[in-house]
Amino acid sequence: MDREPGSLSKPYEDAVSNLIWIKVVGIGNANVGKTCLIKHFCESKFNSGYQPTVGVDYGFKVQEMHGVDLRVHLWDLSGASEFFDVRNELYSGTDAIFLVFDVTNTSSFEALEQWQREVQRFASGKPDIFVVGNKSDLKMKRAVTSSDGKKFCQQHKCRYFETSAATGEGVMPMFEALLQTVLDKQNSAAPATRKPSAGVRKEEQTTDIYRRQSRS
Ligand SMILES: Nc1nc2c(ncn2[C@@H]2O[C@H](COP(=O)(O)OP(=O)(O)O)[C@@H](O)[C@H]2O)c(=O)[nH]1
Ligand SMILES: [Mg+2]
Repeated sequence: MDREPGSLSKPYEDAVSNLIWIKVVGIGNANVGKTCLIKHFCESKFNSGYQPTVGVDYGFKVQEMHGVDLRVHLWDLSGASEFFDVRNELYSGTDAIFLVFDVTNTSSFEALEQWQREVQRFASGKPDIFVVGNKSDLKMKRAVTSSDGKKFCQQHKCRYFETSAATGEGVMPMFEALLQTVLDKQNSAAPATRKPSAGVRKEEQTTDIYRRQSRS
């Protein structure tokens, strides 16, 4: 499309109102790999040096799904208890949560229930929870089996994935399933509550989806 240098091809309000913003939050004990999973999804990178998240880590990616560009914001809320207040602020407006444990660390698996309770208590709008057994590459050190993970998810009615942020195995399928679920949920919402352009192809988007988020 022809346009003057420095000018937008369509009015700013239209351009902003057609964006689909998705907020994803990663939770789970410290050191399970939340930051590495976000880094892998956003930048296809892995860092083996551990830098504990202080309060919150953030990643952003434009992910295309079915011809729709999704603006995906990902937050890693620090697992440390002193950041409890920060985490609870950040749950607001969350579309989906990935709850991570480390398959080599039993206590990170045992903590899942406590994390679920935190979500139920503080996250409004009942975001879907995806449980992720990370570090699946460390086969010799494995302490939690796949069937333990699946059993937990059957009991708690959530989906189970295994990933390795180190090799990348399972990372994209997990995030794609999560984003698809968010889109499906928005599309099947009752018309009055529906976020209007969710899942609609870019050129068909006409309404003011996520205007609130795009301003914040
Ligand atoms: N082998 C292996 N190490 C991982 C994996 N994911 C993360 N790590 C390592 O685990 C440590 C903690 O990762 P980080 O993403 O910072 O954990 P967070 O505290 O949950 O955000 C780092 O040393 C990472 O290099 C993985 O899939 N496999
Ligand atoms: Mg972190």
